[in-house]
Amino acid sequence: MSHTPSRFRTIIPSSGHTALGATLLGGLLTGLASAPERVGRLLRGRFPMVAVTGMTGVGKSQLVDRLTRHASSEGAAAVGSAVMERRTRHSARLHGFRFLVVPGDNAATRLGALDEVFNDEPVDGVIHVVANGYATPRRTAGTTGVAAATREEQLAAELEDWTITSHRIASMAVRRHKPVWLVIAVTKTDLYPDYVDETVQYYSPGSGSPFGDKVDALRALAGGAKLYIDVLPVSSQGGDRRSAMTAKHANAMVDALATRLAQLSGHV
Ligand SMILES: Nc1nc2c(ncn2[C@@H]2O[C@H](COP(=O)(O)OP(=O)(O)O)[C@@H](O)[C@H]2O)c(=O)[nH]1
Ligand SMILES: [Mg+2]
Repeated sequence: MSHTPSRFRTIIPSSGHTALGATLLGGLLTGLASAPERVGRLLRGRFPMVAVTGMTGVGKSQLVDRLTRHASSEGAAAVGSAVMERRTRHSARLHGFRFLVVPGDNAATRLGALDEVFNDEPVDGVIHVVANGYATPRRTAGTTGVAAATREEQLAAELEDWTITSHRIASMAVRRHKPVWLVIAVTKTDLYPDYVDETVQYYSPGSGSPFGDKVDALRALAGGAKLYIDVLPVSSQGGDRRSAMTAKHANAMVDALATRLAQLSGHV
């Protein structure tokens, strides 16, 4: 069907109104954009959005529970997750965060969830959680028996997981106008308290380790100006009788991570 000139004439007046509306809206949006970040956030009613990635069993849920001051639920319900977990950290003034925990359980749901956080939802930053090969092995649904994996296998799995996730982060960063940040959270340090520095080094850019090389590759792809990268040790546990780490030490690391998130998000 072709548009006749008369049809166009009837359309023009109404699109004229639309154009006027769009101009007003445009002015409002321009005003919003030039207002301080915090005011914009208030008007949009949103906290910075943080994607939390990492393979199953590394400790994503528990870390986010700590950051949002949720009581962690142990047991069957807490083991693995097939759906995106959403948690909000409420803080004084507007210094809160929204966390989207990407399920790590099976490839199909995971890739879909990675798409969701890196394409559909505008995340401001990413916490990628690693555990120095101490991820808790999970049984595949429907099987019985205790799952077992060596630390070497778990480290290899972390590296493979990081390969996939870092590509997603790179493609998100290149499409963004504003910089995004990445914190590599090296968790479960209560399990290797004497090797924290070496472990942080292993996960750091410029370290020459297999993981560090992939962080370097990500930086090269994304461009240094568009992606800030931090590597921080943390522990979601500590203080109980068998723990090699005091509760105070573990709390201090979680607090340091929260402080860094606030700095990276422009809260402070
Ligand atoms: N020792 C120790 N165990 C942890 C820590 N964080 C999580 N875990 C345990 O590791 C397992 C997996 O944690 P979870 O948060 O469910 O991992 P997710 O699959 O990445 O969400 C659980 O049994 C947790 O209790 C930690 O910092 N130290
Ligand atoms: Mg989980």
